[in-house]
Amino acid sequence: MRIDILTLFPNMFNGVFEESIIKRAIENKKVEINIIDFRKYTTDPHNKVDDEPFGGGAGMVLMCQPIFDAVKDLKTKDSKVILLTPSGIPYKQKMAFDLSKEKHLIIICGHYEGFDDRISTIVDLEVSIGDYVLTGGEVPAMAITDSIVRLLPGVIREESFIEDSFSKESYILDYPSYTHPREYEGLKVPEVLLNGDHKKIDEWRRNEAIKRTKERRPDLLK
Ligand code: 6GU
Repeated sequence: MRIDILTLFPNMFNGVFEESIIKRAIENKKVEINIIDFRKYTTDPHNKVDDEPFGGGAGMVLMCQPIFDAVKDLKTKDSKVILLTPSGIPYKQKMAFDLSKEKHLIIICGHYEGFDDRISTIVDLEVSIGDYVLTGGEVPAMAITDSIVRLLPGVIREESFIEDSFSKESYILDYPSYTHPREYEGLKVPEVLLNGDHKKIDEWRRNEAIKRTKERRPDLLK
């Protein structure tokens, strides 16, 4: 898979894909990630990429031209174009699964107060990562890229993600985990996990996961 990320702040990505699982996925050629400063596509003599909104109002709006030209330059018949905006549809694990099947993603990081709505005509998907406002699409691009790359074949062991608490079917929070020591500052590991009865352990984990989900995310159980 190839992922092209269009941003005005390429330095924000310094280091993020250079550690751990994503780094290894890049080294093993499971994914190629390009960070592209889309200001280079502007035809404006002063390198402008944004302008004041028609009708007035606060802030600046990303103009069509640099984004249209960048997408024209990068797009192939296999590309999916994603625009990151707090006004997008909610990003979910299901979308990560679907996008992990694609060959080429072009991810556009919005910034400032918004973008010229005509940009919507050249994107396949407008996505938000949650109900809060960030300064731009860069952090969402990192989150989305991370969630997709870990699902690519050969990046992590498959068992690790078929049991993900948000995988396609289950939609329930993860059960609590413990490791050594058995007792720490008076806090004990639940007895059931220590005696090797895997039927009991599975049952306990399932119950704890449901209990947690009821408390923290009752919306997932509906
Ligand atoms: Cl995709 N962009 C911005 N600026 N804020 C967000 C977001 C995206 N998703 C949640 N908040």
